[in-house]
Parts: sequence; structure tokens; C-alpha cells
Amino acid sequence: MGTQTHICGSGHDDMRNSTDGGDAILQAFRSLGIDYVMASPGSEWGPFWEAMAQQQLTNESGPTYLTCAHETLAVDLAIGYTSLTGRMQAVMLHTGVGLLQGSLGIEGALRGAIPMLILSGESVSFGDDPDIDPGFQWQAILNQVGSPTRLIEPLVKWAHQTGSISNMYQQIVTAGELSQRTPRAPTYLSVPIEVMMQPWTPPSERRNPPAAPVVTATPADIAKVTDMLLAAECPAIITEESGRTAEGYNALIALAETLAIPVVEGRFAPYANFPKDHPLYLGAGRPPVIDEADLILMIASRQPWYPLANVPKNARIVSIDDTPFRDHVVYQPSSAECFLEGDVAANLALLVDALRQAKIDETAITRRRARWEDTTVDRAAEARQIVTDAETDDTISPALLAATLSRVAPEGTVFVDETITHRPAIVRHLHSDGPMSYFRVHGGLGQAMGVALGAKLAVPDRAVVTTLGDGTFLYNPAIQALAFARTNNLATLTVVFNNHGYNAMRKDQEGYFPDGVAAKNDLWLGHPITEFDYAELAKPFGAFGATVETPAELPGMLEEAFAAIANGQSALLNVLLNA
Ligand SMILES: Cc1ncc(C[n+]2csc(CCOP(=O)(O)OP(=O)(O)O)c2C)c(N)n1
Ligand SMILES: [Mg+2]
Repeated sequence: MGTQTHICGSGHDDMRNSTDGGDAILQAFRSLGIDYVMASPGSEWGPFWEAMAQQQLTNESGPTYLTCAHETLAVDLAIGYTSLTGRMQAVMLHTGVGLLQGSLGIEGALRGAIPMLILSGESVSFGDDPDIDPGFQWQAILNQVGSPTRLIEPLVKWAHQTGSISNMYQQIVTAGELSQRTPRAPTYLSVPIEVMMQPWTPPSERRNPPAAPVVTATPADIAKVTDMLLAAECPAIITEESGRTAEGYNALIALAETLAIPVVEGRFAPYANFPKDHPLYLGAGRPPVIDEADLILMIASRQPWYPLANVPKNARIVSIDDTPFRDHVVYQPSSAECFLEGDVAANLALLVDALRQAKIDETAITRRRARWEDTTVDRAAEARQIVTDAETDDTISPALLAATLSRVAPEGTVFVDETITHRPAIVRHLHSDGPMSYFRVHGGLGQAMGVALGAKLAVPDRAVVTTLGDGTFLYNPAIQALAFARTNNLATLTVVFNNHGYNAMRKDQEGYFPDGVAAKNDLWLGHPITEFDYAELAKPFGAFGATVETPAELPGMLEEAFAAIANGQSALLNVLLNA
């Protein structure tokens, strides 16, 4: 970047001519190539705001500051932006309370292996330092025994309190580099106000760290798996996250096509991993191929056999993953006999190269391809029939909503999904378009609207749609998200799959107690939601809002909503469903 942090003696009387910890933070963000600071404010950030104001007045290059009215929203903006771009962002929150409010998203970032640099502040002098008055609130109400660091430790891969202005800049840079190393995960630094207020001398030589290197398996391991693939009669692929990057998505297609290997997605796949209309796509879960296969490549996938006793009996299993064992997963016995560790896309590309150089029995591959093509034609016809039947109903089914959404959505639409019991309908009937077109929210409910706004920030020319249930909509900071969208001109479409309650809760209770008191008396305490006219919420924010009740009006309403977001107006559709 090579720019000086401050213009000393610039001739502007209204500028500062010294640097402090606020400048150190800003400079660290610049060194890390951070595009946005996603923030929800706290009183500790004065020094940083001073530095940002100076950056603005001097037109110096550096990150853009975005302020939100909710910490979950700030964290989820970063998740959405990073998911689409692969670029780590900075999140600034208010001491321990801000961390607590943002922790749902931070835990989601941990589960989703999203790199993120999180900062929050604290006081360490509590007014006893005659040179610095941090404000009386610190001693009275805001402090955390053991520093805010203690609150967030389990949810990040590295958490620390920075203690000295002399190395704070360097610590922030290192925390950013660390976050982007495998396993990618949020890192956290607490920056005391007293440290931020200290004068800071920028380093004479600045280092802009390089991107994390791409690490791959050894040639011997690639050769071994290549031989296993060539010897297999019925290989299959199961994946959850190979579509995390466009390279991974494309490499998976290349691998599957080279040997006509069918692809199955895990039940909780958070990305678009493979085209759903591809002749080798066999759907999600456990289609019969899993039990027929003699070789299964588990690609970027958590343990897919549930319970473990259901491990496929006939297959040798290879795990291709950058983190085959995830630090945050409690129970993950592996069934793999062999691992290709390292960057998933790069390892898949190495396998494809090796296969292309090998002698492949093309007749056998052609036969295999034809067999899976027949299966996928039947599956597609069955799915179409479900939707055709639903069109003649009086009420809207989840399948019809998902299918109509994907039909009406413009090319390149990004879907951010947080549905619960409607997820199978989404997986089956919502055909998103190519790599980086579908993102499932990681972690607890209440994040999709923020992730969608972060995605829109990353790809402003693409339509972005959030799909979520009525219960899940109520967990989202919807008011803050709509306000943020308005202020920052980020128009997305939110579609509420409204089945009038927490269906998941009711289904689980029914599963545990099919003949229980609730079933006998139709008394489901975990199910009800006090329902409001959600679409009305659009009004104060200048958004387009509508309630959709019948199959006949559904396509037209969706078209209107897509037209609104194309015009820069957010849209909120409350779609009343029959299940
Ligand atoms: C933060 C958080 N709180 C609670 C839950 C538990 N939970 C999982 S699904 C669900 C109900 C979701 O309701 P809705 O979005 O209407 O979906 P439906 O079950 O009706 O398909 C709840 C409360 C959760 N996952 N995350
Ligand atoms: Mg519901």
C-alpha cells in the first residue's frame, strides 16, 4: 500500500499531527488489505474514529467504515462479504457486551471456517491514570473479569488482550494472518482504551502480508487415490463444502465428468457444490448409490453417516478435505482409510490431471455415465411432477415456492438460506445457478438477512435473495437489516416461508412422543408463533412488501419483488404456505 498513515504538518489546522493507537489499528487494516470495517459502535472507539475521519478528509486509501445497529448484523455482513469474495474483513464491536450480542454470528463464522478479524475494547485503568479518563461507565458497568477475551475464547481460534502500543499494530496484523490460515476461523483482540490513546510511531518498513499459501497433498498420496479411482467399479462422491470457492465447484465437475462419478450432497451442504441439473447429480442425503459404491470420496464433508453404524459396508473411503477433523465438532469418528489434506480445489485439480494422464477404460466410463443419466432423468421428472401437481392446489406448497423462486430469479441470483423444515424442498426444487450461488447460514438462527446484505455488498450487480421460515425471520434483526439496506443502498429480497409456527419443534416432539399428550390433545407448546403481517414492516424502510396467499399470484408477486430490488428497493414477501 505504501501510504503514510498521517500527514504531519499538512497545513490543515483541523487535522491531527500525531498518531496514536487508532491510527495503528487503521494501518493494520490497510496492511491486511481489509475492504470494510463492519462495526456496531461502542464508546471506546474514539481514537479509531479520529483516524477514520482523518482518512476521509485526506482522501487516503483504506477500508470503508460501515456502522450497524446490531452486532449480529455487523458480524453477518462480514460473513456474507467474505463468503462471496474469500476476503477477510474486520469487525469492531463494543467491549464484552458487543461480543455477547455478536457471538451468535461469531460462532457461525467458526463453524463455517470464515476468516474474520474481531476487535473490541475495554478499560484497564478505570480512571486512576491521571492522563486518561476512559469514562465512568467502565468501572461501573462495562468491565469483565478476565477481560472480554474470556467471553469469546471458545468461539474463536485465538483471543488475546493487547497490552502495549509498541506492538499493537503488529499483533493486529498477525491476528489477521492467523485467521486466514487453515483452519480458517475468527480471531480476536481486545484493545484497551488506554493503549489506543498512546502515541504511536508507525513502523519504518511496512509489511503487507501475502495471501495464505495453497497447501496440497503429496504426489504419492495423489497417485494412490488416482489408482483407487481407476480400479473402482462403482465410485461415488459425497460433498458438503467443495463449492466454497468457484475453483472447488469447477474442479468437482471436472473430476466427476472425467470418470462419470455420481455426486451426492451431504444433508447440511452450505454451498452450491454441483449443478443440480447435471446428469451425474444424485441429490442429497443417502441415495442407493452410497450403499452400492466400492469407493467413496468424501470431499470437504463432515462425517455423513448417521448414526455411525450406518457407515457404507462395501466402500473404501477417502477423505479429501483441508480440515478432515474440525476443532469445533464434538463427535467425528472418521471412516476414511486415506486422506488428501490441503486445499480442496487444488487437490481435486491434481487428481483430475493425474487421471487425464492415466489410461482410462472409456467404454466402462460411457456405460457408467449412461446409467447415472437414466437415474437423474427419472429424478428430475419426479420433481417436476411434484411442482406441477402443486400448481393446481388452492394453497402454496414449499416445493412450489422453491421451484417458482428459481424459475423467476434472474441469472446469477445469490440465495442465502436459513429455512428449517423447508430445507428439503429448497434442496430439491431451488436450482441456483453455478458456483457461489447458494449459501446456507452457519450456526444459530437470526443471521440470513445480515449475510445477504454482506453478499450484496460483495456482488452489487447480482440479485440476492434470503429464504427463511416465519420463526427464523423473527430471530433476525430485521429492523436493523432493513434500515442498513436503506442507508447503504443494498436492496435484497427476503422471502418468508410462513407455515405459521415453529414446525421443527412440533415435528421433533411428535418424533419423540408419537402417542404423547400433545399428539392426543393437539397441544403443541413449542409450536405457536404470534403472527403479524410481516410485509407491513417494509413500509417504514421504503421497501416493497406483500403477502402472497395463492399459487396463482405467486409468480407475479415474485416478479414484482425482483423488479423492485433491481430498482434499488428492498423487498419483503410473506408467503403463506400449507406446510
Ligand atoms: C438462536 C436459535 N434459537 C433457537 C433455535 C432452535 N430452533 C431451531 S428451528 C426453530 C424453529 C424455526 O421456525 P421456522 O423458521 O418457522 O421454521 P419451521 O420449523 O417452521 O420450518 C428453532 C426455534 C436455533 N436453531 N437457533
Ligand atoms: Mg415456521
